[in-house]
Amino acid sequence: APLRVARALISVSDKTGLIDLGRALVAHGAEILSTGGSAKALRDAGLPVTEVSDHTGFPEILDGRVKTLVPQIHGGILGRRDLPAHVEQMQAHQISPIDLVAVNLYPFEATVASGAGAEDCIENIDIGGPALIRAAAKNHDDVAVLTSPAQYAEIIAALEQGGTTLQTRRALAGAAYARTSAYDAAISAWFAKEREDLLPERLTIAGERAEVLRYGENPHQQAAFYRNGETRPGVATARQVQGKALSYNNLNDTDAAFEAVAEFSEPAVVIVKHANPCGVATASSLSSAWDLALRCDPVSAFGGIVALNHALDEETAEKIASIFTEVIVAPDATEGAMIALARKKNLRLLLTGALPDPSQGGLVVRSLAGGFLAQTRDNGRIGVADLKVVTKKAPTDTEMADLLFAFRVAKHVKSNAIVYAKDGATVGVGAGQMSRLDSARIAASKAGDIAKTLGLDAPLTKGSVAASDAFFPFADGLETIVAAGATAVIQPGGSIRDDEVIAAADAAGIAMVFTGMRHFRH
Ligand code: 93A
Repeated sequence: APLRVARALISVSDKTGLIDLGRALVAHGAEILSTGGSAKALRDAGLPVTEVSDHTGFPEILDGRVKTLVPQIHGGILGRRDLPAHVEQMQAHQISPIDLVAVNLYPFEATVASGAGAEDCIENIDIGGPALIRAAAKNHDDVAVLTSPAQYAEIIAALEQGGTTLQTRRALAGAAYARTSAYDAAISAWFAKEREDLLPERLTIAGERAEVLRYGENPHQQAAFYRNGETRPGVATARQVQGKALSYNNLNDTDAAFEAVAEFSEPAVVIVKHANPCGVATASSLSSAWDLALRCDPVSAFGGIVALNHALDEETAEKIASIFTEVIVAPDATEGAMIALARKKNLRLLLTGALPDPSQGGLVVRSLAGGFLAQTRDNGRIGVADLKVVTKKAPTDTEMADLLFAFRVAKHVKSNAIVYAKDGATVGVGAGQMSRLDSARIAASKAGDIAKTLGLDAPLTKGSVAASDAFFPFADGLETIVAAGATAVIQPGGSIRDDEVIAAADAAGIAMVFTGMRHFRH
């Protein structure tokens, strides 16, 4: 049989839904105990409520730091109704049982996100709230615990049916500990950040489930999308303007595409398939950048994810919508662009409001059996000043611009990455091969195919430049690139055979620069 709620404790920072919950409890016949602000809100709505301080005979002290941390409250939550000794002790100490606890915590995460100072953040560390939540969750045999307004509707319905069921109380208890553990993780992450200690001895990854996804990478896998409170503009903070729900792969690819496009300040387009860019271009307008990005590999672009770094305009939107596209992500879109896309009901449009900062630090993690790997974000960015010309020939200014562009793209291509580029656009991308030589070959051979399709005299790699995400272990990779028609190469350098590779470049009469920085990505 459902358990009646005779007495409830409400102490909430986020007052959303509070009055509805209060009304349902009163209608159910429950007495409501509540702390200062919550009690006032309930009273203002005309609901009968007892202040916790009146109930306990002990005032809220220390600026509210001690409101509910008293035996009358914690005893009322933790006392077991099935143990005579507990019941006797509660009676002896005049402790009345509390059957439902609705608490949401001081907004620590939001305070940090707002850029508040240390004192403010610390004052927003809730102590009493988590204690109430953890106590109620422990005693879920007799107590229901609510930690979010999102849970109120279900409980209001249950109260109308006579009370809470054990099954519901167990589920709520589990959710309650997930909430308090995420809360403590956020606090611990804040302290770590204060010390600029990104990799503390214990690292808890926490997030709140934002969405249960249809499935994972494959239909037989379960998946969900979690937000961790970080405010970096991107897929997690974006507004979805239209289209179907995003899938696991959509989210992953959209993130990759948007992080890549944010590398550029001039209008840029990145098309991603299977987490790799299959076309990247910068131009004087998004529309031209789209044409160039698409030209790199129009076959792979089918069903792709498109990221743009400027507000999407109508002309570009029309062009993108004319081929099958899964997701478009941009900082913003014009009215005309949104109208143009509205016709494609399934096409997802995400607007982020801003671009992420590619040089921003922070942690990235990935799981493996028995644990996870954590590292700082690859926020390395090579500029002209970092480059060392190692060949007899130096790159021309045009080649130099393309080299930097290609290397920046290579950073976002899975290793081994070889990127051919010309006039601010990729003309060949070799990704994810176990041998660098194969990446160089694949990109060049695809460029050959595309030249045939487009009816060009020569592949676009002729007269291009090429970037390699890591050094060439042998000269053969470089020779492949030369054979494809590239006239300049950018790579980290640092191989024991650098001399051989430089000699091969000189023999071919091309220019080569070293970056001193590697961009592996797996
Ligand atoms: O300052 S506390 O850590 N000490 C407490 O004893 C306590 N009891 C409840 N914070 C405490 N709370 C929190 O107050 C709740 O978690 C809730 O977030 C907030 C509600 O305060 P009010 O009802 O005055 O708005």
